[in-house]
Amino acid sequence: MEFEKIPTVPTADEILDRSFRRAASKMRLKRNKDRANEEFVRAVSTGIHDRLVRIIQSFPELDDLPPFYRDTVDILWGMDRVRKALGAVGWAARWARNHGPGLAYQTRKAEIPSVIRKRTVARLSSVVHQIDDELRFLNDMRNVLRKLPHIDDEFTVVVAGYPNVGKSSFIRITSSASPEIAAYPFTTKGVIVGHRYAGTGRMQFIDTPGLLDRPTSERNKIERQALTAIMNLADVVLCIIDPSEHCGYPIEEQVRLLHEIEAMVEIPVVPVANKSDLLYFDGYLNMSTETGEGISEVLETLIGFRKQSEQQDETVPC
Ligand SMILES: Nc1nc2c(ncn2[C@@H]2O[C@H](COP(=O)(O)OP(=O)(O)OP(=O)(O)O)[C@@H](O)[C@H]2O)c(=O)[nH]1
Ligand SMILES: [Mg+2]
Repeated sequence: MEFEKIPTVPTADEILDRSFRRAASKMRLKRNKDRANEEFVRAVSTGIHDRLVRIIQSFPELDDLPPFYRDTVDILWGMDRVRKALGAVGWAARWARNHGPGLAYQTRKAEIPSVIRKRTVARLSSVVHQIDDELRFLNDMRNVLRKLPHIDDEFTVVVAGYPNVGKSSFIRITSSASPEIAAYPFTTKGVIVGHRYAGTGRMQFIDTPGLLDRPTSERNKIERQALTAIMNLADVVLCIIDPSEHCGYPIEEQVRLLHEIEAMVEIPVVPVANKSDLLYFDGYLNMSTETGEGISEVLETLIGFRKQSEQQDETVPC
């Protein structure tokens, strides 16, 4: 994903510092002192403008992002917040571009150009300092964005279910991903991707944070990331339940969530009862990520769905 290419967003002081240094070296080249002051102001405003424009351009167009990434940005920060930050940087860039030439002219015409130079540079600095919070926000966002997993365009199994049921344990033993596993809910806080060669080809597995059976409006940011993965990335959803209730949640609630997911998507949803070493659950595929029992049957089922989807792709007319 292009997020990896977003460079660090500098703070207001860093932008000013770099712009001043470049302007100072240009100023030194001028023999005429008054012209040198004018040139300094011009170079500072141009430097600020160009740096701010580069920051905006380094972020991908929000509306062009694939749905999963767009949703993720919206869940984590809110589109309006991100637009506000980019808008503020744009405002400061325009300010520098629109006022820079006038300030440079004022400096040239001044009786004591060096005094006016300091005053105009202070005005430019104050504009850049006004957006310091927004620059820091964009840098924090950039640091999270570049760690978002790369999602390949291939057959994808999204593993979902209540917290603590064994989703990450399943992903860990069946794919290349090594998510954290722990005996407490919401261990997984974001989406994690792994791959596996199974049957005749590759499969992408996506581990998701735990979901509770409750209205969307009450769901937290962590749960909403699971939902967007289910809605936007899955070819099949593997919904894990824990009938032993060692996860800490009643099986009735877990089954209600399973039905909710089934109603939410038009793709196959495969229910699997995990922790069969503790309790076997009649009427479901059973597995234990602890003992390995039933894992190959689950994988066979997933491979079956991949074959179906490949056959469908072949029959779709171009
Ligand atoms: N007995 C038994 N314990 C299991 C099994 N699978 C997972 N566990 C345990 O269940 C706990 C939760 O496992 P995770 O894989 O972290 O569960 P998760 O669904 O990813 O949890 P969240 O990320 O919090 O949503 C851990 O203590 C695991 O060791 C199993 O088949 N049998
Ligand atoms: Mg997990």
